[in-house]
Amino acid sequence: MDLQGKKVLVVGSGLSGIGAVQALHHAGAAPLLFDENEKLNAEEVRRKLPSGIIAEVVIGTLPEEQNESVELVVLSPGVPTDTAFVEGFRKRGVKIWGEIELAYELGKGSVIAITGTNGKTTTTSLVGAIMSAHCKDVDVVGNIGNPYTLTALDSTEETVTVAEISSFQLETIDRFKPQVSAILNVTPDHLNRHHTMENYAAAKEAVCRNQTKEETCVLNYENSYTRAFGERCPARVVWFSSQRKLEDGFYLEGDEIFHADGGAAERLMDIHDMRLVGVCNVENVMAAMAVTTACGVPMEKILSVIRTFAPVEHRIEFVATKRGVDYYNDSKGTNPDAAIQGIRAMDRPTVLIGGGYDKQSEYDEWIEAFDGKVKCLVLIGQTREKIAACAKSHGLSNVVLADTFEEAFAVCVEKAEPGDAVLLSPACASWGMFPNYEVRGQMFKEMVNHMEESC
Ligand code: UMA
Repeated sequence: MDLQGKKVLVVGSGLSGIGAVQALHHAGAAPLLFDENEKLNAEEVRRKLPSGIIAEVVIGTLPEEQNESVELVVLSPGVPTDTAFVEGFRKRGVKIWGEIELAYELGKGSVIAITGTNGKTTTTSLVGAIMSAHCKDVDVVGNIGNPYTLTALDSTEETVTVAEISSFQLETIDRFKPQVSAILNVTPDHLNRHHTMENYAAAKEAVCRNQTKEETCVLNYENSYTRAFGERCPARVVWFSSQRKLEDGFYLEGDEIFHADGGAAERLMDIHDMRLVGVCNVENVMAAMAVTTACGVPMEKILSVIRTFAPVEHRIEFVATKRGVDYYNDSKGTNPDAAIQGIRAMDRPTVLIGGGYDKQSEYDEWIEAFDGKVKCLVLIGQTREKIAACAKSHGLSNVVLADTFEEAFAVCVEKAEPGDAVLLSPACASWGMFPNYEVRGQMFKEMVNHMEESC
């Protein structure tokens, strides 16, 4: 689409919207930045744009006359796509893109797209590190917190874009076509936005909607959704499995990762030779191996990056030992499935902080995964009563409700004894108490680091 002179409505003035406005300005369009949050101030929003970027800013309600002249809408990922506001544009035949589609249309080079409920950030970072060891020009973008629009305009045919893509972002793609995609797993999350698991899975599957057998899609053989999707996936499928030997694909057997091709298996590495821990991370590593192999990176280079790659911040991250207690930050455990990986990684009595924003998740499987290790569950946020009731129904009696994050932390300090672990792995998004999970994790780490060594 030729954007020159086009009036483009960008909805949302967060990271994504600010990136989209900049790209649109450089592409010669006339962006109109709109945010529905009436508490925002137009001047402050304008100040988020670098100098020289021209955009009209509207806060609160979009006047009818502005609305009528819009020729393209770019939605931020946090903006639902099924509201009357968005539907109005769709009915008039106005294209609705997300920031990913906009960046893809403006960018050059090849694209690797990684999605899935959990493991996206670790896998994207690892793939980015491997590709950077192999190619000169690599951009790591997307849901990871670096808007794709900020790098797209500077990309060339040589650029490799490694994008972490969320289900929200996949709802608004159109021609987006990665050379290599990966769907790591699909488990319940964001059901308040997608309403059903089928809608949520369909959003994830959209990552390969425009792929053909010329392109590759990496899928998890051990997840029921991705395994079923393999049957109808339009791309060439490469499987990985943490539970069985495969004839073709990457798999874990004992403590070793293998690659099989037509039944002939080659041993690649021992999982103790890498710094990432836990089965979830072994899956992420195998997915990264499959993705980068499909991009033509030699295995020796892939393995040397994996051996030194450090865990991503906020994902089962060891913070410090204070008064004999190990503190772990798993703020990225924003849904029950991710939090299951968090508690599974603990090997001792644990005081666990859970709860937060209500995404209409069910918590039974998470609580069942406690496996007798959680000596006290400290709950915060909108979901605390719902989780407390669920914990009670599973026979967990030591549950404390806290009004603030600071209070929850104080309870952990009081309950934990030398030899125990304290784990922040809330199974819920941070929204409502924090702007994002990074701030929640950062605050936890600061509280740990400010603790005295001894009582
Ligand atoms: N807004 C509206 N109308 C609405 C909803 C929101 O105007 O109906 C406005 C809000 O008032 C706010 C702005 O939109 O000012 C926020 O937009 P946003 O929620 O899309 O947030 P961004 O700051 O643009 O960040 C987004 C992603 N956020 C979400 O998907 C919720 C970031 O992912 C991503 O890093 C960033 O774009 C860059 O691509 C975060 C996330 O939580 C990490 N992702 C979810 C997850 O990982 O589970 C999907």
